[in-house]
Amino acid sequence: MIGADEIRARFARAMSEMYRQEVPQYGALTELVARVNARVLRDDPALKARLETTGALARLDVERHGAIRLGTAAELATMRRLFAVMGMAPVGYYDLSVAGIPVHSTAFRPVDEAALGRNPFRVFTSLLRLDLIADVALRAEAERILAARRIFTPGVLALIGQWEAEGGLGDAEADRFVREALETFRWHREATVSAATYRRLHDAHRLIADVVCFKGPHINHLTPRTLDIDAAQAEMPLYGMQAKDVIEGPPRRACPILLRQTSFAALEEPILFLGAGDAGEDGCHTARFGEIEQRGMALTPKGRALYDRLLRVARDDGPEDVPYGARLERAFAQFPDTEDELRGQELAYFRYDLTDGASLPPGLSAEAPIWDLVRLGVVVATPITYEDFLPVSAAGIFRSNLGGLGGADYAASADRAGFEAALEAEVLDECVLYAALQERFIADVRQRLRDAAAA
Ligand code: OOG
Ligand code: NI
Repeated sequence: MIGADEIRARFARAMSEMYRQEVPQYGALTELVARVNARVLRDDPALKARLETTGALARLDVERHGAIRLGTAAELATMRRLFAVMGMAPVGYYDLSVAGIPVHSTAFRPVDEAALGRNPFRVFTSLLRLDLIADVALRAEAERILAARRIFTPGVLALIGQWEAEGGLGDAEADRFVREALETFRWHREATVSAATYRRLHDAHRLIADVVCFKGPHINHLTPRTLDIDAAQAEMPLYGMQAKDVIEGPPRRACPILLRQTSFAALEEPILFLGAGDAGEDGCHTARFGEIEQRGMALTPKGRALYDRLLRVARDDGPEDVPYGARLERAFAQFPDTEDELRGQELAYFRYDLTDGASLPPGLSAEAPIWDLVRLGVVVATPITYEDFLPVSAAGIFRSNLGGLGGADYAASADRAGFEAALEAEVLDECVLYAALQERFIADVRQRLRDAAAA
């Protein structure tokens, strides 16, 4: 039997190869990121050593996230079953309607430490919310078109069923699963509708046309992880890429938090609409783009609340003539930027490891406050990496790649229950996962200290 981690690793590799064929700029982007990362690791041996201990270095070169947009509840439920075969579970609920984008989303990703270390492949998965479309006739038309499409191959459906019944796949079946599953994410030059239908849906919202008019949910970007997003962003023009002018997320910091992302504009790609008779009608569509990300530490609910507040301050309070980057820097001056402060104020999650060769000083027990164990050098604390996404950033990425978008104004309404009903499962709470991981690290070091004391 081939384990879920291995199937995910094979799938991520196959996806990367397919996307490289489909979008040559993706190849250039991964080269740029690899060069920047090699330079950072060469210039910062302390960072390199830390990435080695936490296992982040081993996964860095294969680390990718992608994104897809689905049209129906049934597609989402089956997608959940497909990702389960690869050990990926839905984590987090993201409501993007507040930002004028008629979708809500989750991230499918591995959840436990070992699985993330093996291959942290994640897919930001959105479900179109036709309930937010006011035009009843247009909504009905979109529903009719979506109801008729089949985005999964019969082969992959059979293999998902087999995996669910038997709890695994053999070697050849795993390869076949990867091949068949990949079909769902492929780009199709042929639209499933006429140019006139596309235009109508496009005029209601570009995103609706992107979801409704094609055979399947083409993967729209595949993002490598960089260790220095400012350097990578600065070099993008050398590779002929036009980056958007702001990096989404927090500003550059001594102690990176959460997630920073930037993207280059969507490609305009030729497509073929259904035409009268045999002849199709030529047209074009923009959906796919490039993106890079830099990951920092996961924040506790308290840290996250502070992040959200300062982001609002940067956006709303700054004088108009001060550029956004400067406003962001100024607002985030209030966010502590040393690991001791971040840990002391419980703003971020940490992992704990025994210091090499350390033992308990006399008079201190294994149950001593973790803070004391760190202060006395028995235990070393390292931030836990943020493995998720940020709704405001995601909205910014969506918006910049839908050509500005503006105008759309929905009665903002999160519908987590509706999303989970479509998913036929609950989404996991990312903070619960990080807190449990931190607790496990603490329990482990205490156990090791007790064992050492007893020996
Ligand atoms: C997804 C955009 C969100 C991210 O990294 O925040 C995203 C999409 O455009 O479908 O990928
Ligand atoms: Ni992305």
